[in-house]
Amino acid sequence: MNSELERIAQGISSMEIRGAGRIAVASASALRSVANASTAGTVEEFSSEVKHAARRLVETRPTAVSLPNAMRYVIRHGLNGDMSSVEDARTSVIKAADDFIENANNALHLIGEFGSRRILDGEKVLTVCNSNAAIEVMRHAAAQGKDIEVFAMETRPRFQGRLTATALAEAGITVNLIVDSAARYYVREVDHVIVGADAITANGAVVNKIGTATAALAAHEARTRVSVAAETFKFHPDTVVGELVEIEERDPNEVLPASDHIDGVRVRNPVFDITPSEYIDIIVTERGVIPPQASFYLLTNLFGWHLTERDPWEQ
Ligand code: RUB
Repeated sequence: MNSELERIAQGISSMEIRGAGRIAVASASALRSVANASTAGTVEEFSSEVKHAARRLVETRPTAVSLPNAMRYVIRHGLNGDMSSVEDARTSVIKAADDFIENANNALHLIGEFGSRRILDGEKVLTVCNSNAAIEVMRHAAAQGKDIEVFAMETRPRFQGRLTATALAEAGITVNLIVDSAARYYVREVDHVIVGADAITANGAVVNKIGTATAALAAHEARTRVSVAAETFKFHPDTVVGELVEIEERDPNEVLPASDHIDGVRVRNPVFDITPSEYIDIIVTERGVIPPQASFYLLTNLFGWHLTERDPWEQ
């Protein structure tokens, strides 16, 4: 097993590498190093090594569709066409991985640019978890000289909100760290809720860190705008053919350490939830700002005829 592949796969499982965008980029770079280090003697052997690596990565965490979408991109672009030698195939997979990573970085920049236009000077923003895309929007707004103040939900049990608060403070943004259950208390005070996404379905529902749906519901009640910042590789192609998004449930120890075990009590730890499209105003993507109801069209436009194909790592 390629050691860089194993390092990245384990890093994703243990959440040292986390956040849907980072998982996708890290997985693309893992395929790159598998391609780089391969000693395969034939193109077939090389392809099966790359597909095997993709399967290993896809199995690390089930919810963020960015990961399988990154694998689809690299395999479909990298292992396509006429590859007469292992060297051709290697060059092609490395190029596809590099392209994916470059597109992902450019996408973040564009999302920051587009999303920040919706933020006015003096606005207060509530956010959940630690989303690079959502942070990029806030950073861009601050860089344009807008004086914004952010309320970052701490995001139990892994406290990703602390990472967000740190990043925003480093960008010179006024930031308040709050407990998750204070979301409704503060939502009347804020002008805008901005979150990221792990997966967006054909009907415009957004799967994101647990607590997002509660914050969006409170925002809906308070008539506060909810924006989702997400690269197009967060759109879930399988939902167009009726699949549901699997919600990851992690180790109960993250919520209550085994040493604090309470007799007769089962601890549950679902780590994502689903916000219906009615509670979302816009989704900011690198292709533009869309209403959640346009998700189906974006998905078919993005994946087109691939929708009914089997996943490339299953072939
Ligand atoms: C992270 C999370 C983030 C999305 C979007 O969950 O829910 O909001 O992944 O992040 P976890 P980004 O910490 O369990 O991975 O915009 O960085 O892709």
